[in-house]
Amino acid sequence: MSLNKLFKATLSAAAIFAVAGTAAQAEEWKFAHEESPGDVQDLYAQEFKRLVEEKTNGDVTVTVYTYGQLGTENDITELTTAGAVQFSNASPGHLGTFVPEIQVFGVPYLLSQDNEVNKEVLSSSPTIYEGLSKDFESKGLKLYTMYPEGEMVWTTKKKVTQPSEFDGVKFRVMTSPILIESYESFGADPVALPWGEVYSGLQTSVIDAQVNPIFFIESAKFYEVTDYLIYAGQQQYTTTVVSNAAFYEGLSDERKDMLKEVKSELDDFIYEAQQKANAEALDRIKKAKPEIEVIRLNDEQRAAFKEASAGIGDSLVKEVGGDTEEVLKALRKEFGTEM
Ligand code: 6CS
Repeated sequence: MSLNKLFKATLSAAAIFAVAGTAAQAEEWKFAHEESPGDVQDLYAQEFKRLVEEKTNGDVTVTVYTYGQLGTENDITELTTAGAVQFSNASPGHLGTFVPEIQVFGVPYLLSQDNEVNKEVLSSSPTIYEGLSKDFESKGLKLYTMYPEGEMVWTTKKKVTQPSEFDGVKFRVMTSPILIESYESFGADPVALPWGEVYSGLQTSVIDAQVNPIFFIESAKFYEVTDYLIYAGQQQYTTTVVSNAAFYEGLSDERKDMLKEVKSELDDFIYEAQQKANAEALDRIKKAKPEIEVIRLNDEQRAAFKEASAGIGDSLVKEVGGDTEEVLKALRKEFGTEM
C-alpha cells in the first residue's frame, strides 16, 4: 500500500471510530415538565440537568421541555409511560386517572402547616417510596421524587371566607377526580381544566376562581383576572417526578446511584428555591396590583372548610380501594394531621 493510500485508510478508520464513539456516548434523556421557563418545576429540571451532565462527565445530556412543548400535563405522563420521554413531572392534581392512589395528596388538610415536616415526608417517606411507588410501577412509571411547590392559594373574583359564599362560584381545579369532590364539598361548582385554559377562562367568566401556589399565580398572571388572594391553609401543591420504569430498570447500578445522589441534593435545593419563588412573587403581585385583597382565613374559618370536606378521605378510599386506606392513615401519621 502506498503511503498516500495508507494515510487515507487510517483517516477513514479514525473518522468511523470517531462517529461510532460519539454515537455510543451520545445518550440523551428527555425531561418534560408542566410549567413555564423559570417556574419551580423548571428550576428543578434545569438543576437536574446540570447535576446529571456534571456527574456523568457529559456522557448523558438532558433536554428539558417546558409546558406546551410536548403537550399538556396529561400528555407528558403518557409520553413517559410510552418511553418517548425518560423523566417528567406528574403532579397528583393531574395524575388521578393514571395512578388513582396518588390522589391522597388531594385530600384537603392532609399535609402539615409546617412546611419543614412536609419536606421531610415528601423526600423520604416509606409510605411514598415503598408503598405508593408500587402503584406507579404497575403503570410503567418509576416514582423518582416528590417535592412541595408552596401553599395553594385561592384566587377569586368574589370574597369567600365561608363555604356558603362559594355558592355558584365556578372554580377551576386540576384534572384529578378527587378535586371535583373536594371543591363540591366546599360549596363551589368545580370545573376541571388544563392550566393553559385558566387565564382566558377567568377573563371570559367561564370560571370565577382557581387555586395554585403564589409563584404560579404570578407567572401565569391569574392575579390580573381575579380580585382576592385567599389563604385557606387547605393544601400544599405537591408534584412527583417520574421516570419510564423500563428505562430506569435498564440503567447500570452506577447510573442508579448517581440518580439517587442527584435526588438527595435536589431535595434541599428545590425546597429553598420554592420558598424564595413564592415569597418574591407575592411582593411582585402586591406591587403590580395594589388593590388586590389578601385574605388569610382565621382558625375558625378554616375549621368550617375542614369540616365540610371531612368525608373526602373516606370517599377516596371507597372509590380507589386497594391499599388507599392504609396509605392515607400512614401519611396522616407522618404529616401529624390525624383526625
Ligand atoms: O394548575 C395547574 O394545573 C398547574 N399548577 C402548577 C403549580 N404547576 C403545573 C400544574 O399543571
